[in-house]
Amino acid sequence: MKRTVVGMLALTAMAAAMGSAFAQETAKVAPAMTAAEKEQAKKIYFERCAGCHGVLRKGATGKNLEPHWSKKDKDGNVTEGGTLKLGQQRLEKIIGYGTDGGMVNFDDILTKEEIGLMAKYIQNTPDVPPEYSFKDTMDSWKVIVPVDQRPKKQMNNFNLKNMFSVTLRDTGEVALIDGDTKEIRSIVKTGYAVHISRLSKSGRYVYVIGRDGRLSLIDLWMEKPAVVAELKIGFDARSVDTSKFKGYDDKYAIAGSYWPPQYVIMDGDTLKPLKVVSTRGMTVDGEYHPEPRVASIVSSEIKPEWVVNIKETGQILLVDYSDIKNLKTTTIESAKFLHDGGWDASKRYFLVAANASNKIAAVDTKTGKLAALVDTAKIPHPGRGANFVHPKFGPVWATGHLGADVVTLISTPSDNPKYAKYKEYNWKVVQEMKHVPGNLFVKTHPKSKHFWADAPQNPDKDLAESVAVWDMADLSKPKAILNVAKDSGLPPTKAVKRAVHPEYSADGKEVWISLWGGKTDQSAIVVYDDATLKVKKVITDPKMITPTGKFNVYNTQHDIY
Ligand code: DHE
Repeated sequence: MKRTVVGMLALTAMAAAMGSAFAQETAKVAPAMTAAEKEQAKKIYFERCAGCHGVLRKGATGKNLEPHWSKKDKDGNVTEGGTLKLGQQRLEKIIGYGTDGGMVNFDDILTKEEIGLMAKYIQNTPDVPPEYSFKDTMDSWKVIVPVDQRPKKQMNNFNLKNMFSVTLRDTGEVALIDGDTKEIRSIVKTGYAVHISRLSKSGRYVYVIGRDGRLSLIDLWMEKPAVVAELKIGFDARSVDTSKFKGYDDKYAIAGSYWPPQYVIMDGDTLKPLKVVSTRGMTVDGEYHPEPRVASIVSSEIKPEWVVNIKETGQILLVDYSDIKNLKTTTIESAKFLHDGGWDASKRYFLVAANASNKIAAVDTKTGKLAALVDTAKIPHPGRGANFVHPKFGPVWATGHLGADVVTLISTPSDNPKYAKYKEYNWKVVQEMKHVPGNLFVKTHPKSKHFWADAPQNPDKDLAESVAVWDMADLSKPKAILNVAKDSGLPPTKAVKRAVHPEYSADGKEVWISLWGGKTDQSAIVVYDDATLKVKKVITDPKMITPTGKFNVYNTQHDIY
């Protein structure tokens, strides 16, 4: 017995030294790593892999990456194995070149050595990161400008309604860009790989969440808008929203954490933490999950409630914030791997992608029940989706897909008698508009006749740099394809400049598209005239590094999409 263990250790050491995949696969023992290698790999894993595969590597949008995991068919035969079974060479190939299953290639992001390191790392048992208590949250809280020292009225002359909060992903900043003049009014330091911005009910405060869990509160009334409070809500986060029910204007905020799996409720104008709630528990299949991450959060306008979508469990929580000490939560079963979503036109139903289940779940926030679970094409990714009145099927909500070449239109109910005749279509997929895979965001506006969709994750450079535009009055007309990279007039680069996230101006007349280049490339925002589809303005600046999401104050405040 002793000899076997010694033998295996010797084999592992030899395998690590020689980088021999064969030896590792035979030994089925994780490759040895030095402490420094582990630290480096841990950082890369957090920055590049955890979002899709989870910190504990149990899988969500991405596959399970545990060393000893296996998938069996109904007869008990193993059909898929964990990372140890896949082994070093196969893992290096998958990480480098990606897969048909949706894994992107990392050979243009990571070096050959880093890819080798990551292949080794994921054959080792996952590290369990520390927890983060209410006290930790409280200790991280900083009020930079107390409420009584803030302006009593707007101190600048910007048209705040048409201000855009723009994510500068790789610098951990947001740029506040004046939608009327297209000038950058302020660049504000926020969390690492900053993700999204949301608005308070009044439109005065912008809440920005970084992937490192740092939540920043920006006061738009200041002469130069700046951060007035900060809170670290966890180690890894993606979502934030505010209280939007009448009487709770700017009163509370809520932010969701990926790790630890929990959400934090805080005061809206100071970010003082009030409550931390864990989301660990059972999946819709009845299995315990140790890492059910908080995905999208949205605020209801018809009840004092947030819709909190829990990714791994597939449970949708309606969190009633009218009594935070005695918190009431309705738990609605839907489908696993909830991600992003948005309201239907009536703002009664919230539609959320259960992306790795290829479904859209619709919650009726009036009755507090699941309204529908709609099967769709592969990996729906709506962003917040887009609402319009289809010429044949009435009110529809649209989602694009990361994994399929269509935009799906789902019929949504309406109380308006003029749409009563479309009732028979409700919650059915009424049309799939031909697009290309790799779409992330779709968008339209109640005042627009156009429907926009990007494709930044498409492997084809031209497609990733372009957007498609449909005429909603006649969807059979060929869609316009706008090559945003070419339209920007920026010099061509070998690296892809991804055209991502269409966002309308407050009046619905312009569409802003980010051109997301590499960290050292010049990026831009290209502004199109929505009526003519002609370029109106290209916003570039050396400080405009890796722009991605753009959040128009008025549209975000009122959930217009
Ligand atoms: Fe996002 C929304 C999670 C990668 C840009 N993204 C969301 C939401 C979630 C999420 C849960 C919904 C928030 C809400 O409404 O409360 N995003 C994740 C990930 O887990 C993922 C896949 C991987 C990761 O490691 O983070 C990921 N997201 C990205 C990007 O790489 C994008 C394209 C560029 C970037 O800036 O990071 C990106 N995500 C966005 C944007 C939104 C978003 C712009 C908001 C859309 C909107 O219109 O509201």
